[in-house]
Amino acid sequence: MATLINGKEISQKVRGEVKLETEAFKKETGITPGLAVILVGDDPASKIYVGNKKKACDEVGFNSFEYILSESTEQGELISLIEKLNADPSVHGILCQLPLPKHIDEREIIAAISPKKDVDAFHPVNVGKIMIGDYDFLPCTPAGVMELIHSAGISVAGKKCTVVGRSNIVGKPMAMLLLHENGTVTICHSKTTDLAKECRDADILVAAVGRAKLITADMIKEGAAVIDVGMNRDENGKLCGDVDFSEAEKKASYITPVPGGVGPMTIAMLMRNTLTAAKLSSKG
Ligand code: L34
Repeated sequence: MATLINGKEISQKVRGEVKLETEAFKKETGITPGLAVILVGDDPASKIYVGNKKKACDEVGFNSFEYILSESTEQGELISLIEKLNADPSVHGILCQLPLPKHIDEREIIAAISPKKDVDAFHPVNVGKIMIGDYDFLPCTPAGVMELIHSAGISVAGKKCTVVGRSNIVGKPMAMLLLHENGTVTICHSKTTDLAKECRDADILVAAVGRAKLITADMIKEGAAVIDVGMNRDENGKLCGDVDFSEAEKKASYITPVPGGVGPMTIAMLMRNTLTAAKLSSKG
């Protein structure tokens, strides 16, 4: 039976560290880190995530600025808001919650955020910096996964790592972070010929597709560490990941639950990035 990697608990620890560091930073500089979160439209899941981000800001002692915009917001309005926030010295981090409505060009929005305030690390400049291993921010979800792996005492060096999913926000950077720690990394996607085999080869399996129960127990190597990034609803409307948890936990050595796994870590790493952004800005 697998050991559960408790993301809720580990995220609390990270937030506790950020809180202490924030107190010290405030004393030293008089600056309160500030995070601006923009939500366009009323996707119920996004609303929950943004709400959780605001709560976390309050807890660690940041200022948070919320911009809830209507679904019909135009590209130009959103760009103007981002430019205003780029120029606002009380805002150290800017996050535009994804997905955005279809009529909005996501790429242009991400590129409009100042790389120094890009606490998601989605801006092409920050993505490039991650690729060469010289970065200020790591994207929150992959960074959170690495933190979970470290907390469980799992070492990545030399391990076979399979990442299922190749999105710009999770799959691709996830593979890069595992590579930075000397994992041997395979990235799988919808055109992969034998997904089950690639998964079965993995000592560390990261599922980030967004399809409930895509990863079944027969796809898991005995003793593997299984990290579930998925956030789906099952046939009963219950929150679940990409992994068939109840069967997978019989084979894995470590496994993350959904909820209470990667999700809370994403938010904890966002807090860490925002503090980093505030520190960088205070150094000019
Ligand atoms: N710009 N967009 C931007 N940055 C991000 O880092 C995100 N992401 C993803 C979606 N869009 C984004 C998030 O914030 C996913 N994500 C996220 C954040 C928090 C949680 C889940 C996804 C979370 O709090 N999960 C809880 C359960 C929440 C619930 O009850 O629905 C958990 O325990 O997993």
